[in-house]
Amino acid sequence: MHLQCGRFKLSLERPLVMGVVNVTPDSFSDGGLHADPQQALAHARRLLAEGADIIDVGGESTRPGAIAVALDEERRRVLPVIEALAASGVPVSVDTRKPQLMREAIGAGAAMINDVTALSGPAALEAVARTPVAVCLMHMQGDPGTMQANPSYRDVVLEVREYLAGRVAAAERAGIARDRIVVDPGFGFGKTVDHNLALLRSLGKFRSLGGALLAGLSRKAMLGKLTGREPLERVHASVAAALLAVQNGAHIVRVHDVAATRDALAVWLAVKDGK
Ligand code: 9MG
Repeated sequence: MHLQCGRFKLSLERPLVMGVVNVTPDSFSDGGLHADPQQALAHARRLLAEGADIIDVGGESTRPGAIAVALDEERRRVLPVIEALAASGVPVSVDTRKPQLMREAIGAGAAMINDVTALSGPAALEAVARTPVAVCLMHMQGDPGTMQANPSYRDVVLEVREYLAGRVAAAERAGIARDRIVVDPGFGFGKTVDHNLALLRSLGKFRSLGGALLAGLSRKAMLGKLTGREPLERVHASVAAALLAVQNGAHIVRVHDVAATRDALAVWLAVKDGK
């Protein structure tokens, strides 16, 4: 099994690590440490040296309560980073909700579009369908501005799964082949701690949607609630969460702490495969 990701064919036989690079001044998880494109690029190179398989570059924060960023500013933040990484042969994902930026990022060499609105916006599917890039379709209840106000579900696993099944079908109708599709339950996006825990326990049920399964729990508020720690102190909790996600079926983990996650996965793989 593999993920077709632009010009890259990534094997899913072993877990892939997606390193997070936020080119934003207001990210919850790294406090805007890499807000300048040059700093972001240096950070991406560090994550690659630590063993990241994919780099996810974002120029607009999606944390709860985040303020929207104009296209010009988002473009200024992410395009130089994408161009430089793609030119050095790295599979780059862009975290954006804007179809115009999706097109420009693909032109700059991006191999994956990571859209927290699952390409549900006007013209989003069209922006990517006739290209070779992979797409990550994520579930979110509400929008980043208000999503944590009062998340509610009758059955969170069933509802998130049904939503993603519908988005996979829409993507396939638009011409995006299954081997280009990644699904993601969207931990923390309109979910309480109990919702997130239920999704993590039942992650395996999302594998049958086809394509690859991604989980992003790194440094999230849920881990803060469980440990009482601030975002930069959530490394151990994040590694535990990534490991549980892989154990429960994730093919890709989206993380800030690549080296620590890689070490944990090396132990997990040795136990699992004897290698
Ligand atoms: C941008 N972003 C923040 N958290 C994320 C998550 O859990 N999954 C994906 N796909 N993107 C995320």
